[in-house]
Amino acid sequence: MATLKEKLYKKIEEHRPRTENLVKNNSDVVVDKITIGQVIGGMRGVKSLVTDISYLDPDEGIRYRGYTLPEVFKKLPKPKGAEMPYVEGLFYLLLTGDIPSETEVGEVADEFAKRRILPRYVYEVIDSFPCCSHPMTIFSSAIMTLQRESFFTKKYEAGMPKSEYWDPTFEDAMNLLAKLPEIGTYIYAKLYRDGERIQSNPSLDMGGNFAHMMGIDKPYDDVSRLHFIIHADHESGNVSAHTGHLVASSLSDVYLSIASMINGLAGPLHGRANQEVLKWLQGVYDKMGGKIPTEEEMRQFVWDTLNAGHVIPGYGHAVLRKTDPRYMIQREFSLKHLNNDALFKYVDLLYRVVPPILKQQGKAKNPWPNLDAQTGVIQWHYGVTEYDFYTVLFGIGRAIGITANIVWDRALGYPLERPKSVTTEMLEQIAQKSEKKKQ
Ligand code: CMX
Repeated sequence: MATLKEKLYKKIEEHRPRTENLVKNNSDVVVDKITIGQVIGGMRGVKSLVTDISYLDPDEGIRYRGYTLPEVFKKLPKPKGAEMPYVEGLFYLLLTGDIPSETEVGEVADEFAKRRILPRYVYEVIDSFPCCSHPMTIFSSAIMTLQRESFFTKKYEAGMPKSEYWDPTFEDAMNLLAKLPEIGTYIYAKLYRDGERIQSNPSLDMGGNFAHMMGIDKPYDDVSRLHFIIHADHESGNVSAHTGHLVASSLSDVYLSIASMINGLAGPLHGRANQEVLKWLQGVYDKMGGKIPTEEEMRQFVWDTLNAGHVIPGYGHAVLRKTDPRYMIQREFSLKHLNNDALFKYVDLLYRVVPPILKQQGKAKNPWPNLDAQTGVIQWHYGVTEYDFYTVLFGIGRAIGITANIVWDRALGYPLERPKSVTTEMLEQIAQKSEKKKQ
């Protein structure tokens, strides 16, 4: 059997001529036009990035390597007795485009187990953080601390040729992914469990081991697998994926790039929305004294939030125009496992109440829920009530997709990213010219 790395090498060799051909023979072909609205409006919808790892259709949602999420959950191998597949299998799929066999998944799981141990200095850095630091700040810094281990940087300094960049990048990706659950759970232990750490169990898969280190019984292992898989990738233009790619494009290594993407993920309009959802729900819960609000009461809470000039966290999306399938998969899990949970009842009620209100308000282009509307409630149900921590969980999952992307960025020799900026005056001149043409 070919190892993951051997298979990846073969896939890279097959793919390189396709990219070379596009660059050599089709560089002038127009892909998209760009309007002033897009230039000022955060480049929404401009087709200017390339990735084969995942594709986001506005109506259908995410596909990983061509597979919808329900297909991914059906096709990937599962640990014995588990409801959810191996996270390791997803990494294999994202890297190679192939659904792995049990043996191939086992190989990745063994590699992660071998590479999981954290150097002592990472614990010391986490320990030294001042009180009240946000877990995402600690997470990003812990990853940065590991940068001294980068194989890519060592080989680059030794004069490695460009064609080999992907190889130590792959090694860095494997090493970092293996360590992220250890870092995340230690931050959790440090902040919320008086530093009482549960040692990892190398015989468990990534999701199982994460649940074990969090000290939470089944089915939290399946919750972790589900969570890491649905958060892994969302094509290349979202803040975290784009940041990871952008920073890597300067040949910063995986550690520098992933710490940067974590910083982008930490914002409330992106990954931190899952924390904001729980905070918002808790506010409603407290005002209601734990009672389930009526639809009318819930509508009033939503309008109060909008009228105060705030967004409804967990709703809306820059690309999606339908309910996020990542929301639906978590909803299905919740209907099965959390049906009597009070907070889930709130979430369920919101699903009925919020979209018509956002439509009536007429601002949000997408009134439907995104994945963050569900994530925190599942964590809360299984005892992870410290909602500051939720974006760290998102970050562990997202690193799987972004490292896969960075390995391919290196394999295909994507260049330094460097779009061009213009001044407001230049845009005004372009607008005036366009007006004159119309007259
Ligand atoms: N509640 C209230 N207003 C909303 C809204 C929401 N959930 N979603 C969008 N709007 C508003 C925007 O704030 C914007 O208002 P202004 O014109 O006053 O600035 C208007 O509707 C148009 O926005 P849009 O084009 O529909 O959405 P964007 O592409 O600009 O932003 C997003 C997308 C996700 C940032 C936005 O929908 C939002 O703020 N949602 C709440 C936060 C959230 O859930 N983020 C997580 C997204 C998923 C993830 O990345 O993790």
